[in-house]
Amino acid sequence: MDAVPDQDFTRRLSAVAADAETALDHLLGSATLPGEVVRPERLMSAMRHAVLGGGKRLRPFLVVESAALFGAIGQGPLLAGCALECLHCYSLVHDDLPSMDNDDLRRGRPTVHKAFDEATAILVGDALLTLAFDILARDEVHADAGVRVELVRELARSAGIGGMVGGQLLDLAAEGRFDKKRALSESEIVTLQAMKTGALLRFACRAGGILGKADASSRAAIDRYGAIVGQAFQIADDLLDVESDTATLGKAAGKDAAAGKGTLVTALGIDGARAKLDALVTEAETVLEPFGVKADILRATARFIAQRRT
Ligand code: GRG
Repeated sequence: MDAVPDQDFTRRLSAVAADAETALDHLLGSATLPGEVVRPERLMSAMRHAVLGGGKRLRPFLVVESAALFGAIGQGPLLAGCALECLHCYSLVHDDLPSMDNDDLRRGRPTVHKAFDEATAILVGDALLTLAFDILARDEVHADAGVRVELVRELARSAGIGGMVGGQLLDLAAEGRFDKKRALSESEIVTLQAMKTGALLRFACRAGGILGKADASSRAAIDRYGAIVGQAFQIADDLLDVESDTATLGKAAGKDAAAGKGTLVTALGIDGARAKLDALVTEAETVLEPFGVKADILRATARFIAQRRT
């Protein structure tokens, strides 16, 4: 039997998700902070639409549980997780824009540019991106300013040129947006995905090591774990795009095939992609061995990510 049964894992994920929801609701309140002039009502309402009331909150969960592995618990890791969730939500809002993926549905609701308008959606993304770094710089995240600076730098690198934004550009290039469409090799797909979606999930795990001031070998292990779950997440997402439907996903299904997009499912086939997922879960378990039972929840998380249905 699994060390952490599925229902315990689900309960823990729901508890962190509920804590994150409360914290995000507070962070997106109407009261101005020192240094702010006014929080415009339309911007706040569109930001709240983008962030609240949806989402699995997997990234805050990974920050909280990775930090707990190294003894960092409480409000600090939760806030760091919320900073990452704000940045993740910005990426979804911008990804849905007409000039990017042009999606009408996200988390089962109209996308921000549909519920509001395109200019507002661009500004929502900008404001969520900057809010993420505002949050990470706050004293409540960690008493040690050096830790906060490291979090800021690591998140910037994961989200920026050589991370998520760079990955998004490579993805658009592969679709033929700037030049001729070109089929990607398997290793090019792996690189693109490690940047576009993997980098933020990997940061979530690294953040735990930073918050808990873990030693170098533990940091290397949690970093590798983060890279593995990042890859597993994307393969599961590509499988869902092929095998699930729009109602279940709360976003458009079948888009990769329609766009002729290269994924590991197209490169390896459905069975090959499933076998790769299994191998990644096994590798995640191996990487976590040095931490013993303390890492059971992270083992269950790797399984959940590989088997997820939404
Ligand atoms: C526009 C700068 C910019 C970047 C976009 C993250 C991203 C890059 C695009 C998202 C497109 C997409 C749907 C990718 C698949 C993987 C992914 C990030 C899925 C959404 O994450 P979940 O499943 O979503 O964790 P929830 O709603 O649960 O938060």
